[in-house]
Amino acid sequence: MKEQKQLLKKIQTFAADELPNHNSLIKLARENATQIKIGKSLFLQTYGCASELEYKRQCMRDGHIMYHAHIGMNDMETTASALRDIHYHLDQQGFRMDRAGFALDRRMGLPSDLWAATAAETGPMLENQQDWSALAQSAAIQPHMGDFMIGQPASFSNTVQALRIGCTTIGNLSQFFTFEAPGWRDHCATSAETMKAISLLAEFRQQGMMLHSYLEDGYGALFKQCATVAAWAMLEYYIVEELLGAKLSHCIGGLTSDPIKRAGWVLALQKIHRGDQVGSMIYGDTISFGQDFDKNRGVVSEYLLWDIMIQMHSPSGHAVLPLPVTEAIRIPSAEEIIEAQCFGRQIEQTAKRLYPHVDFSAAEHFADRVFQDGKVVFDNALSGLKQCGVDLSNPLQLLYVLKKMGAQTFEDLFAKDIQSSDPTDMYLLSQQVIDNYRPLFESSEMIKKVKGKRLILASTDVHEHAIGALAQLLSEAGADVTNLGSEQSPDQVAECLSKYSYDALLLSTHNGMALDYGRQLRLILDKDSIDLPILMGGVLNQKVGTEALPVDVVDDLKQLGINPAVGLPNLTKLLSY
Ligand code: B12
Repeated sequence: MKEQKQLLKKIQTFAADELPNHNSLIKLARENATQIKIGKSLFLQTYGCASELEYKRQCMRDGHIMYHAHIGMNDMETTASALRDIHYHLDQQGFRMDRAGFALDRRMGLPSDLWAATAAETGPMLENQQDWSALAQSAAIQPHMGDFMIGQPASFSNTVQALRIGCTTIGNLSQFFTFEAPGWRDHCATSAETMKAISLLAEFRQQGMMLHSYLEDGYGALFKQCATVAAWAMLEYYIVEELLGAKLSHCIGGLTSDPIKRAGWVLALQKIHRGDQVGSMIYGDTISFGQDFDKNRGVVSEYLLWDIMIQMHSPSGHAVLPLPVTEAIRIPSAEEIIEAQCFGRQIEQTAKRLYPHVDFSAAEHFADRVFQDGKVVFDNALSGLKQCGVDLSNPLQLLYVLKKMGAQTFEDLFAKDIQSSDPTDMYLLSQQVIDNYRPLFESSEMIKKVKGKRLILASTDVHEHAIGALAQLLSEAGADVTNLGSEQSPDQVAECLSKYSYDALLLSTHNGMALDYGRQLRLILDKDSIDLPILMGGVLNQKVGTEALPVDVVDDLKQLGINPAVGLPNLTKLLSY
C-alpha cells in the first residue's frame, strides 16, 4: 500500500509540472496546416490514390495482401538505389512492393543543429530536400515514416517534411514514451512538439493522413501482461482520436512470437478501434531470430503464414513483413530484403491453400480476453490519473505524465487486479534468458568474482532486456548493482562514475554505435581521470561512412581498452578488476 501511495505521489508531481497551453499549440498547428501542400509519392501517382489510407481500404476490399519492408542503409544515396533494386527485381517477378519503412539514424529525431555533436548510428540521415524527395520518388514504393519522426524533439518539422513528399502514414507515437533522442532530456519540449505534430495530422484527417504507432517500440516492449498492452492501445486511441481528432494506425508483432497472439492482436485492435481499424503493418517476429539462417527462414514461414491468413479472415489494412534472415545480426542489405520478399510471396500461396481449413477461435478468445481485461486497466488508469490531478481533457498533460511515469509504474498501479493468463512474449523471453543463465551466476567461480563488488550497468539505447537480466542475475550472485537503465549517453554514464566509485562498468549496446560511443566515453573518462574495467556487449558494430552496412568493431573496442562481451557465458573471464 505504502509503495502505491509513493507511486501516486510521483504522478502528482509530474501533473504539477508547468506545460504550454495545449489549445494554443493546436491553434498553431491549425495555422501551419494552411501553409502545407500534401505531396504525391510516385507510388500514389502509380496507383491513382490520394493517400495510403485510400489505397489500404481498396486492398481490404479486393483481398490484396500488402507487403512492407524495413530499410535503412548508411546513407540516402545507397538507400535510394536499394529501393530501385528492390522494386525492379520484385516487379520482374510480377510482385508489388506496397510500402517501405525507413530505419533512419536516431539523430533525425533531434533539431539539425545538434546532429554533428552526436554519435552516428545505423540508418541514413535526411540532410536536404533531395534526401527527403528520394524517399518518395526513387521507386513506386509508398514511404512509411515510423522512426524518429513523431515522438521526438523534431516531431513537427519532420512531419511537415514528410507530408510535403507525400508520406501519408507517419509515426511513431509509441516511440515518444520510450525512445530518447541522444543526449536530449527536455520532455516538456518533446511532448509539445509531439502533440503539435499529431494536431497537424488531425487537420489533414479527411485527406487520409494517419498517425502510426508501433506498440512494441514503446511500453508494449516492457509490460508483462498483454492486457496492459491492450489498455495502452485504448489510451493512445483516447488521446489521438477522441481528444485530438487524428486517425490512429496501430502496429504490433515485432516482439510477439506466439501465432495465436499475432492473429489475436489483429482482432483485438479491431475492437479497440471500434471496428474501423486501418493498420500500418504487422511487424515480423524479431525475437525468435538467431544466428542460424535456415532456422530463421522457418521462423518467417510460421509467423507470415498466420499474418496472411488473418488478413484473409479479417482484413485490417496491416501490411505483412517477411523479415530478412539477418534480423538478429544487423540491418539487412537490398539482396536480403528481395530474397525475403520473394520468400513471402511463396508463403502467401501456401496460406491461400490452408486458409479454408484453419480455425481462428483461439485467436478470437485471446482477443476477447485482452480486450475485456484491457478495458479494466484502461478505466483504472483514467480514474487513477484523474485522482492524481491530471486533466483528462488535456492531451498534452496526458502525454507528458504518461511518458514520465514509465511502463512499470503504469502496470504496477493500474493492472494489479488483472489475473491475466496472457503474459507478453518479450517478458517470457527475458525470463527465459534469466532462467537459462542462472546456473552460471550461481557458480562458485561467479559468486567469488562478483560478491560485494560495486557494478554499474547501462544501455546506450532503448534495448534494456539484456541489461535488465544481467542486473538481476548479478544481484542474485551478491554484487552491489546500480542499473542506470536504457538510453544512457556517454555524458550521463561518466557523470555517475564521477560521483561514486565502482569496480566495473557493464554496457549494453545494439544500435550500431558501439565504437563512436566507446570513443566518446573514453575521452570523457580520460579527461576526468576515471579508470575502471569496462565491458561492452550486445550488437558490437558501427556505421562507418564508406560502408553500406555497419561493420564489426570488436577489435577496435579492445584497442580502446574496452572488453567486448559477445554473449554472457564468458563473463567471469571478462570481469577483471
Ligand atoms: C527487442 C528488440 C527491440 C525492442 C527493444 C525493447 C526494449 N525496450 O528493450 C524495440 C522494438 C524497442 C527495438 C527498437 C530498435 N531496434 Co531493436 N532489436 C530488438 C531485437 C529483436 C532483440 C534484442 C533483445 O532484447 N534480445 C533479448 C536480450 C535478452 O538479448 P540481447 O539483447 O540479444 O543480449 C544478449 C547478448 O547480446 C548479451 N549481452 C547484451 N548486452 C550485454 C552487455 C554485457 C555487459 C554482456 C556481458 C552481455 C550482453 O547477453 C544477452 C543474453 O544472451 C534485436 C534483434 C535480435 N533478434 O536480436 C533488434 C535489433 C538489436 N534492433 C535493432 C535496431 C536498429 C533498432 C532500432 C534503431 C530500430 C529503429 N529504427 O527504430 C530501434 C532502437 C531505437 C532506440 N531508441 O534505441 C537492430 C540493430 C542493427 C545493427 N546494430 O546492425 C537489431 C539487430 C534488429 C535489426 N536487424 O535491425 N528493438
